[in-house]
Parts: sequence; C-alpha cells; structure tokens
Amino acid sequence: MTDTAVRVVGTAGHVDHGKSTLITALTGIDPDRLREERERGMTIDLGFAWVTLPGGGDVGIVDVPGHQDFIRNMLAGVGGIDAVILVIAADEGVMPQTREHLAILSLLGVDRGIVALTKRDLVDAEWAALVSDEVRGALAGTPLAGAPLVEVSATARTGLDRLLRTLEEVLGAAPARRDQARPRLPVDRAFTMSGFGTVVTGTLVDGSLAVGDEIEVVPGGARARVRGLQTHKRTIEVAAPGSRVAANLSGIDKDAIGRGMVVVRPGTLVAVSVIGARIRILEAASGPLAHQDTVKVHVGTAEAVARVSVLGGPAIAPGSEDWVQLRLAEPIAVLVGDRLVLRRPSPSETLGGGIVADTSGERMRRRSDAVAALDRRSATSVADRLLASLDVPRTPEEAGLRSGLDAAVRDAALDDLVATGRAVRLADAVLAREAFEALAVRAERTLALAHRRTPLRPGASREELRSTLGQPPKRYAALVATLVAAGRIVERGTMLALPAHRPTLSEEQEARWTAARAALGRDPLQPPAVSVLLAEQGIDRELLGALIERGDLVRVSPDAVFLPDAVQGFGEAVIGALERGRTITVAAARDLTGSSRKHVLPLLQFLDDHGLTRRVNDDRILIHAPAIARERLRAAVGASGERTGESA
Ligand SMILES: Nc1nc2c(ncn2[C@@H]2O[C@H](COP(=O)(O)OP(=O)(O)O)[C@@H](O)[C@H]2O)c(=O)[nH]1
Ligand SMILES: [Mg+2]
Repeated sequence: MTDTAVRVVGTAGHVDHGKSTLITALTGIDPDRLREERERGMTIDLGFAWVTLPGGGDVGIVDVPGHQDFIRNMLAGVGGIDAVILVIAADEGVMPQTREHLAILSLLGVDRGIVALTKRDLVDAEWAALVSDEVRGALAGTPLAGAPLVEVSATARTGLDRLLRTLEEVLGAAPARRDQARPRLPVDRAFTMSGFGTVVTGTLVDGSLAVGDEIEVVPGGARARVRGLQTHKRTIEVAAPGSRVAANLSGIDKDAIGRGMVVVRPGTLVAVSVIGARIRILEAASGPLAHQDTVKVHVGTAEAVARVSVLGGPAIAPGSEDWVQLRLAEPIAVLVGDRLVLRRPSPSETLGGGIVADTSGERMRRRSDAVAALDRRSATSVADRLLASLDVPRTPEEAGLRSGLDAAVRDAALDDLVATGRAVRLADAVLAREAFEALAVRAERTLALAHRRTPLRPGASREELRSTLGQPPKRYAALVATLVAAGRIVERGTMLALPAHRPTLSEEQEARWTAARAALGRDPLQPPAVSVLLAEQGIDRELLGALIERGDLVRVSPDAVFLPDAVQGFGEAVIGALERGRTITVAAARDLTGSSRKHVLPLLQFLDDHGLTRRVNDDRILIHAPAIARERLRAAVGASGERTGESA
C-alpha cells in the first residue's frame, strides 16, 4: 500500500452507458448507494468507490449521474479530479450528455483521461471500430483529443485489467497535486453517523488536513474541529491534497454544513457575491449570453444563481469570449484561478465557463474600467498578475490568494518586483510602486494642508497623518520611515512635516516674541522659567514649540529654555575650563558663568545628554577631545530646532 499516489478520477458520459456498472466491476463497490437509485437503476447523485491499481497505488473514483436532469450533481463531482473515465456505450456511441460532459470537463480544465468504450459485448468488431472513429471525431479539438480508448465489457468482464493499467499510466503522467498549505475541502456530502456525529466528504485540494485541526465552514463561518479522517474507508491522521476525504467534525451540527460549502482553516477563505471572470461561450450553445441574463454558476461543489454583466459588449456569441461580472444571489467560497461553469436554468443547458479572475467584489462604475482591471489581474506573466493584486498594501499571502499563485512562485516574483523597484515593502505588506506613490503623495498633501491650517505648528502629529492614510500601525510606521529616508518628509520632534516647512508667526506673535527675547536676553544664563514666559510674555506652549522649532530658543529641560547664544556660550566656557582643569563641579560652573545653581544644573545635564560631558560623582569630565566636544555643542544647540538662516 502506497500513500504517495493519492489520486481521484471521475466518470463522465451519457446516462445508461454503463458508468456505474463499470465502477462496480472495477472496484466491487456499487456507487449507486441511494435506494431510489437502486430502484430506478439510475444514478441520481454522486457515488464513491476506490480501487488499488496494479502498481499498488490507490485511486478514488467519483461516479456521476449521466442524466441531463442531474448535471448539477455531475458538476459537483468532477471539481477536484485528476483524470476522467469518459464512458461511451459501444452500441449507442456519442450522445448529447457525452458531448455536454466533454464540454464541462474542458471548461473545468480536466485534460487527462481515458475513454472506456463499454458494452463491447453487445456489438461486433466492425461496429466497435465505427463507434471508435465517431468518438475520435467528438474528442478532436478538446483537451482529451489524445486520450487512450479502451474497449470493455462490465458484464463479460473483458478489458477491465487493461483499463486499470491504462488509468495507472495516465495518472502516472499527471502532475503532483499542488500543496499550498491552504487546504480546501469542497463538501459534496454531509451526513450524521451514529456514534460519530457530523461527517463531510469531498476531494481535498490545495493542502492537507489533520486530525485535531480547527476548521471553518465557508460560507457561514461555523467553526469545528476535525475529530477523525478517513480516505477510502481507511482511518488516517493526515489527509493529503488530492485525496478523497471523509472528515468527522466535532462541534458542528449537520444542518450547518452541506454541499457547496468549503471546509478550510479559519480565516483563509471568504465567500464572495461578485465574481469577475473571463467567460467562453460554447460553440454548441443555443444562443449568446446576453447582458443581464440570469445563469447558474457552478464552482467546486457549489452552485448559485447569478445576474451577468457582460463587460465588453452587449452579449457573448457562441464560440467567443469576454469579461463578465457575476452578481450572485448568495455568496460562495471561491478563489482567483478557480474554474467555473455557467448553465442556463431553463431550458437547462451548459453555456460556457472560464476562470475566476477577481473576487474583490469591487463594482466598477464604467465597463471599460472593469475590463482594464480584470485584464490587469489576469495578466499572463506571474509578476504582472502579482503586481495587479498589489493595488493596496497586502501581505504576500493575500497577494498570492488574489493572483492564484502558490507560495514559492509568489515569493520569488515578489522579491524580483521589490528588487527592481516595481513594488515596495511596508512592514508585513507589499504594494505596487504606483500604489506607494499614491500613498506618498497623499501623505505630502495631508502635511501641506496641515501646514496651511496651522502655520505655527511644526507639523502634523503622526496620528493625524495616520488617520488620513488609514494604514495599520506597523505599515504606517514603515511608510513614514521610507518617506523620511527619501527626504520627502521630516520628523520634527513628535511631529511630521514637509522639509520646506517653517513655522510662521503672525505679526502679533512676532511682537510677543520680540518682547520675550528682550526679557530672556537681560541675563541670558538666568532666563525666566517657561511658566513665567507663559504668564508674563504670552508665549504659550504652541508658540514656544514653534520658536524652538525655528531655532530661536533651545529647550534645555522641560521647564527651561535659553537663547541659543547663551547655551553656546555656557558650553564653550565649560569646555574651556575642562581643557585646562580636567574636571568641573556645579559650583565652579556656576561661578565661571555667573549663573545660578538652578540654571546650571539643567545646562550641565544638557551637555551630558548631548555626549559632551560625563558626570563622575559631583564632577563633570569631557568625554572626547575638546574639538569634538565643540562640534557636538554646535550640533546640540542647532539640533534642538532646525536653525533657519536668520536666527542662526
Ligand atoms: N451488456 C452489457 N450491459 C451493460 C454493461 N455495462 C452496463 N450495462 C447495463 O447498462 C445499463 C445502464 O448501466 P449503468 O451502469 O447504470 O449506466 P450509467 O447510467 O452510465 O451509470 C444497466 O442495465 C447495465 O446492466 C456491459 O458492459 N454490457
Ligand atoms: Mg450510473
């Protein structure tokens, strides 16, 4: 027993051509499990069986109904299959549902399979050859054109071994099922088993499922846990992508889950009500698909009624294709890249199908905009597809989801886009260069507006800017850092500003400042406290901030400001003294500069803080050579505000 080749095949073909009988002959399991099916001798719903191939691998088989009344069940069954066994009765040959199933397989991208020419016991060799030719003609131009044809009889049990060997060859050439670590189990059956509770079955795609996993059911959002797993009635711990799975779920009622829903890891898939897709209408369709037509959309095991907006013109003629937007009556769980089939409800007919290109739900006002957006999203190059999904910052996972790329391809393409400057990283997210530019320009405009509204303020607060850009904190911080590094905006204390912005004072404020400067200049090393400036000179906090910003004042401590020249002079005096005497005490600094202890303490602390001096017990010593200390002093006095030409 090998677990490596976990494959699923489906049957297809006209009613009564011998599909179910063939599966029973091959597997010993009668796929017609419903009493009604057994009574009527006709498959109504999906049936399931499995068989061990000659080489040892197991293959699951989904048996579908052939009758045209049950095409919807057939569609639910062939979603995740690796290959098809197209069954054609040798006595009847190609019939309407042979062609319809063939068309559906082609729309769903099932391009591997074999033709089983059944009921071979009922015809002679000449007739069989004739029908074979007819079959070749029907397959011509379809993805199954080159499929091997095997003549079998289920009742006489001829050709069965050859059929299995051929099936093994076809499956051997099939690519491994993709594993995107994002399992999806489109549910085809949900039922209760006494002693177990709710069980769902389906063909698992895109990832594996393990016992103990927490899952979510989409749509609906119900949560549950995987209590047990089986494939082909064998109990397993982990189900591999591409396998038939029966999952026993705990914590969920049977009524909360059914065909059409998808079991996923919580939060990895959302249901959508608007789908953008490129749709091809079958050559054999009875008429065009017109704008505003009502159709049935089939994707995975789900189906939904939808209104069609044809985007490129009034209608899509048989044999041609166009973009459409499907507005669904009920949301369904789909991903970009999923195949879908459109049917007309009555008279029942398969119209065509295509690939989901957009699930963003955006409704474009103009058709041309919608077409352009969909063209971009479905662009053939991987990088372009990815880029099209980066119209706003998205995580690699989100971008991959939207562009239908798996992790390895996605990450390589992202690295390339970032390296070539076509995309920009912001924390956990990436966005297209144009989208980044749009954000950058919005940031600049917001700041320009803030500067105009509050000319005195050094800038806008980070929170103000963030609220207009609407980004989560980490991405916003990364955006600001990128713009600062590029010199497009500057940080002014806790504020952000355009580099050219200088706080501008009104005439009246300038007058107040002139008076305050005179007060500060009277005894520059013993200036009035901030509280006094406020009370007596009308220098409020905002004006004070602007003056510091302009470089007219140096903030030495939260409550002490000095004129720049005073700080400069004090610093030079201290450096000079330390050049001569190595250490200086607070008292010595006070006497040297003719200041007071109250003022000298914060000034000395300021020098410490700016890396000129260091405190050793009650003394200060120079950290570096005097030349370096002088340079640091200039920087410290200048850096507490950006010095403008006039005040420097
Ligand atoms: N003589 C003969 N009859 C067959 C063979 N396979 C199926 N049948 C009969 O054809 C009828 C339809 O078969 P069934 O498997 O239900 O067809 P399905 O609708 O394609 O699943 C049944 O009466 C079968 O007994 C076969 O190889 N030879
Ligand atoms: Mg059948």
